[in-house]
Amino acid sequence: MRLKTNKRRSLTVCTWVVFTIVLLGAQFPEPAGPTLPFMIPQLQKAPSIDGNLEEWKALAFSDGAWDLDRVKASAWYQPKRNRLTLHEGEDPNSLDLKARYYMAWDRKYLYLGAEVKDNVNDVTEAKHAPKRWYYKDAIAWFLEAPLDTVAEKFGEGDHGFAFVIDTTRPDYGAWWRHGSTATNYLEEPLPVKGSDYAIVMQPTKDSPAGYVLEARIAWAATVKKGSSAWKKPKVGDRYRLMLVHCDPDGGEYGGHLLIYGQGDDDSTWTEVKLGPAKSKHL
Ligand SMILES: [Ca+2]
Ligand SMILES: [Ca+2]
Ligand SMILES: [Ca+2]
Repeated sequence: MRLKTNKRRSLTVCTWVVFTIVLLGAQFPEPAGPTLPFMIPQLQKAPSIDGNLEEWKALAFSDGAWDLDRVKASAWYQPKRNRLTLHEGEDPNSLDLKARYYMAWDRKYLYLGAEVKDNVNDVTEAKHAPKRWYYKDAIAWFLEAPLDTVAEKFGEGDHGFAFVIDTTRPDYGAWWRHGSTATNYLEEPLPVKGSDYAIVMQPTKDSPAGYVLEARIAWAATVKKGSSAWKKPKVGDRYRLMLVHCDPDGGEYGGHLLIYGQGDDDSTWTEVKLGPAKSKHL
């Protein structure tokens, strides 16, 4: 008899547990970002930088397609800063910008990739200056290496690696914004030694200005110089990350998505870890 009562009681408890889980699930939908801190996998074989991500994208970190709607559901969304340009007569329901981003690393390089759908390629502007990648179609990865507890804006250990989507590859096409112990916002072309990038335009009917970007950043020529605390990369190292995807399409500054952070303040960037290699069988 007591056994039966206990059974009934545990069934009731189970029902309540399931009910509570369902209720919580309804109140707290899936987060818009990855489970934190997320891992950037190591590559065991270096890819060639040719604008084709097929040889490494399944082995890299990626958390699916990002567009303005997904950013709006994220913790770092700010209506004034995250927006895209809507031109007169442009169908608000047509594709403006959608992208998947990829990251991986090995002992010599940080690897970056993006597969992008875009309606207009825009890499010119009236007030052009080499450092103004943020007024053109461009993707920038902001990285703090290693992570620290000081809130800084492009100070020691902070790097922005920006790629303008201009297939003529001008001198400013790959840009490096960074800092040192003494100076913030150092601006210069990405040092060529070891680093490389490739852009392949991939126009389709719904994405006339679509493209693939593939890049590698040489640790030794860039990140190594940013902070005396940086050591050769190994599994478990903790960095911070943010992505800025600029898409003015002929409009003013601000046509961009900010992902994993809220701007130049590196304390808003998301913690990431260098992880081991992913299994090829996954
Ligand atoms: Ca490749
Ligand atoms: Ca666009
Ligand atoms: Ca564009």
